[in-house]
Amino acid sequence: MGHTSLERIIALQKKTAHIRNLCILAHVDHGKTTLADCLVASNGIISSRLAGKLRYLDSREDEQIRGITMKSSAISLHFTTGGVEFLINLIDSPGHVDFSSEVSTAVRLCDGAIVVVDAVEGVCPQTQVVLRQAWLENIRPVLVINKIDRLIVELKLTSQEAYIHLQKILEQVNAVTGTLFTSKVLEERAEKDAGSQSSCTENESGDHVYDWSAGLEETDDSDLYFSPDRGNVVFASAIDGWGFSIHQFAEMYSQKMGIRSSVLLKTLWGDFYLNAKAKKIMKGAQSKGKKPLFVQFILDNIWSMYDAVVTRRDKEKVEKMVTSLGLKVMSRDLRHSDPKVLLSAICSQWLPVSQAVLSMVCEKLPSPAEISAERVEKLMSVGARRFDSLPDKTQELKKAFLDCSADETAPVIVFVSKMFAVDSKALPQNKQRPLTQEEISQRRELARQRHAEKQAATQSAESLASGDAGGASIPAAPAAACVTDALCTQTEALSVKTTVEEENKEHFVAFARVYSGVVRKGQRVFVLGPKYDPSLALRALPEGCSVSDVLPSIPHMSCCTVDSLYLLMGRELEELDEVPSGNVLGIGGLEDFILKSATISTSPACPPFTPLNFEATAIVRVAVEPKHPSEMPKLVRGMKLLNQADPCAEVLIQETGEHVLVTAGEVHLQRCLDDLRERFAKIEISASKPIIPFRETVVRPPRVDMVNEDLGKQQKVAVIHQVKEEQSKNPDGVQVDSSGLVSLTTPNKMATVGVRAIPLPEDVTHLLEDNVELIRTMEQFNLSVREGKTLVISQKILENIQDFKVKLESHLQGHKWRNAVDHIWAFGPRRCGPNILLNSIEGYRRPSLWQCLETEKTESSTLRDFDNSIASGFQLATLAGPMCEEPLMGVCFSVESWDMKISTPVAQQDSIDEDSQPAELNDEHSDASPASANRSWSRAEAAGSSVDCYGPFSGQLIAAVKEACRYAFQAKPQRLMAAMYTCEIMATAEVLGRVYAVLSKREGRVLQEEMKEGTDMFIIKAVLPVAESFGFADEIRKRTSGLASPQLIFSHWEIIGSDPFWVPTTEEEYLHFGEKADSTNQALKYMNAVRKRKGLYVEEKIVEHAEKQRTLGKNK
Ligand SMILES: Nc1nc2c(ncn2[C@@H]2O[C@H](COP(=O)(O)OP(=O)(O)OP(=O)(O)O)[C@@H](O)[C@H]2O)c(=O)[nH]1
Ligand SMILES: [Mg+2]
Repeated sequence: MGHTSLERIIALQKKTAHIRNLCILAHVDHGKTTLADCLVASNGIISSRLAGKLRYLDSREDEQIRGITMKSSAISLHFTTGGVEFLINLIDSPGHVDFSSEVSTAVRLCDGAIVVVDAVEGVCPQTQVVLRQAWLENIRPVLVINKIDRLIVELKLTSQEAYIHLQKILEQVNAVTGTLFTSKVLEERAEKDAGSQSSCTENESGDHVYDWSAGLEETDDSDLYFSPDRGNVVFASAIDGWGFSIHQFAEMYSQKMGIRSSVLLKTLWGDFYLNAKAKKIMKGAQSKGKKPLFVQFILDNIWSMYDAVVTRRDKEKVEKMVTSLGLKVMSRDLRHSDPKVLLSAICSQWLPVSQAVLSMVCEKLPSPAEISAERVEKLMSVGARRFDSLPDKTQELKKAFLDCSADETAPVIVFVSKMFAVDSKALPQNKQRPLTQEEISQRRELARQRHAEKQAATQSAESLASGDAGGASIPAAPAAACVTDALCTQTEALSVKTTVEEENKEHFVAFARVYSGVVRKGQRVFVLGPKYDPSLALRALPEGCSVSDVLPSIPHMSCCTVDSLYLLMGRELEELDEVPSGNVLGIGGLEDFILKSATISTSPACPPFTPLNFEATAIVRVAVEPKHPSEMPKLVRGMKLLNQADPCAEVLIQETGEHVLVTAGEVHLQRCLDDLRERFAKIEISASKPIIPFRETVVRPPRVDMVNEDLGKQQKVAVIHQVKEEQSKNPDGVQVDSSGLVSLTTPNKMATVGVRAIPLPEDVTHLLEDNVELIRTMEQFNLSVREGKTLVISQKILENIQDFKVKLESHLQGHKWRNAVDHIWAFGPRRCGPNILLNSIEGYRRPSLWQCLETEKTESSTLRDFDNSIASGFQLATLAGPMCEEPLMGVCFSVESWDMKISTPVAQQDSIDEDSQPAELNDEHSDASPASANRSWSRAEAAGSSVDCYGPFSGQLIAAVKEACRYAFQAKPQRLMAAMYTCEIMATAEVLGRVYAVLSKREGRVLQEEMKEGTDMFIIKAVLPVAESFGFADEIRKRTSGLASPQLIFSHWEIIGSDPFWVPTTEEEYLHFGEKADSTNQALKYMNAVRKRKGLYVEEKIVEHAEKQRTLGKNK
């Protein structure tokens, strides 16, 4: 606990205005945990000598070994400034992109953040991400520019150069904040405009005045930016234990020089210099070639300290400095062979970083009571719902949030952002604590008694042996005692065993924060899942009911009792009885009620909090299995625990029965596997190679061949030829014409559909990908209309949908796409994917997909029967394409004809509804290949023409549409799409060549290379296929001796240029590639790998050179 007692912290927890909840955010390796160490050391929890070396909050073994943080962890610290005591709940977060979901869980619980930036590396990709995350959560940031020592020791900058360098870094950070701010103002402006309908106003003279200023001018943004004179920037070197804000120096020099500290505060940072003669501070240091005050008063001192201690090791000068600063340094440190020890001994006394950072935090960051109304509304309104559309009782809770009161009457509102596993040994109730004096004497007494009993027993046994043989009257007590003794030991052994098992059990602790009221041990509360709907519950529950009543079951709501409350102290937990509003805490005993995150409240009107903003996309998947098949149940249980313990990892069982683990990246995968092995399953497991996702698409026919010869007419002939050839392979009932239109008839010959596949422009695909949520909302709306209900969509979302439609129209230009947007039938797969089903059937007008945008009902347009079956067929076709059963992307299927010969059997249509889809989906999967379709055809013919024997008609139509889509897809040039990572690699000039070598070996492409200003580092931006990325970071690190370490971030999908089905056709191609064309075809390689994994047929020659082998055989 350090030198603050638990009682002290409990008392501080009650003073909401003096609490600060904050997290440390930064790019990987910029020094968050090192800085946290310094802050922790200020509370005496670790020794200040070890601060920066211990990395106390990196409590996992693999965190220590790899040197990166993998989870966010909290610690409560005590700090006094200006005579006021503060409680600081500090959360350290990981910077590695694989664990960015952990950052989201931390940011949600805080009111402020310390953003750390490396003074050499400056703003890096993750710095931007965390600034955005802080922004999205409306929390206030302060800045720490860390590792200033590197400017002195590594880059060997002069103090003047360093000043310019620091200015640049500050500009970079402010530029990121500026962009965030601008986009927000513009958005608000757009909203305001929508409210007043138009920004066009008529002035007195009747002229139209258009106000096209964006509103940026009027909005005050001065609070937003980081600037040392505003006191929200600290310059530090966490490893050497020093840090300062210009406030400290302003105080120091105002005493020394008699200048008012308010003047110094304004001038210590900026273009000011000291005119010694006039005894004045003047502006224009740069133009006059003078030293700015910041350099003269601050940096020069630090530079000369480093010079004396580290570079020149000038003992006399050091001693002089130490005495002039009034510091005490132990002679042991003075004599130490490593100058860094002396340096940190001096600096941590002179400019202790904890003092600078913590006083900035207390001054500049808000207390929990200062939560803004805007933030509360954001937290309370989930998804597309507007805050004012929530039930009245729910809206009333806003006041509770704003009050942040710890009154008895205030409703309890707690948010759990993640669940983390702790060993039961680490729980405070199971911890061994030193015995009190009383207990010791009690134990002594007990031992004495036992000893006395034993002696009495031996004495009586002796007397028994020496007594007369005929003594039948002697009681059999000792024997009986033996039996009971034996029994006792047995039961004892049993209980020991169970406690051992108990001890090994994982306990989950919820990482949470109280927003209102007081949580108590033993209190009963509602646990509200992310999908809980308060309006539904308020209707179903009796008025004024409480948690302890017997209540009807409400979806996504459960009741439970709070088992235990903990104070989070890094590696340790301390038990608490109650926690008042505004504090971060751990809650035990919720593992059966909460999977990953939840809201806890005593009021059923409480809405679930908005889901966390996760930045990472889970993309790396592996199949796992136990080494010994009999241990499967253990693995399943372990995976379930892992799923609960990690905010980002997903665990699924695929249709094939494989247990699949989906993770954010390679490092995350490794950690998940380690956790499974050592913690959750405790068995040996083997993991498959990562399963790499692909997408399938079609492209326009190429204009040049593989040797860059213009294809011209000759190729067209070839294409037709090819189509003809393929047609001969097609089964009966399928017709493909030369333009790629596929006509297919259902087995009962009652319906024929004509489908064509058209590649979507790239912009459209991106647009669809970016607007998945909007498409989903539209889909929900249309579904509710079909069911006769209405769904209220907020104005903002409607505008976004309108915007999306306009954009889509502007991208789909040209003859081919005339009116296409209005004729969109569906999106797929899963009704929201990046593929389009287009209604090009003459004479069929179906209700528009954009119904939600229509203000009044337009002319009657009805759904034809079986409309749904066509859409379902499309969904299935886009879920798994013909190349390797991967989802499609960027394909438009245009249904050009749909002829029906029957009068609709209504009853059958009803038999297929939304619910029956998943089952169908699985069925269709196994039946996917054209060959099986073929089989069903012949079976159909043999069975005659009765309708029934083919099953329900809707089913037949679904299958027919699906097959038609697949053939239509195959009639076009097909391509695979690969998932791509972007990475930014920072490397010095010497290792640049090696970085390039590794990149090109792995099919990477360099997008940009630039020199980082003021350093000798190069920044290379590159893209790299996910398929080639495994081991990339390691390889780069090894080849550059650890100088470059890239982070991979999923970026986009990219078409692989080569055609997997390519064979040489033109003469030039034969000449260039030979008849077999066995030079590597990357796309074919990927496709076959996927097909093999899925157990699909792979066309490969096993014996390549049969003749040669025979000759060899003969020669033997
Ligand atoms: N020269 C120098 N090195 C530092 C300083 N602060 C931290 N480091 C070093 O930077 C490396 C990374 O420090 P960490 O504190 O683990 O960085 P982090 O930001 O917590 O990293 P992640 O949690 O993995 O994102 C360690 O090797 C530290 O010793 C500093 O002020 N100066
Ligand atoms: Mg760290």
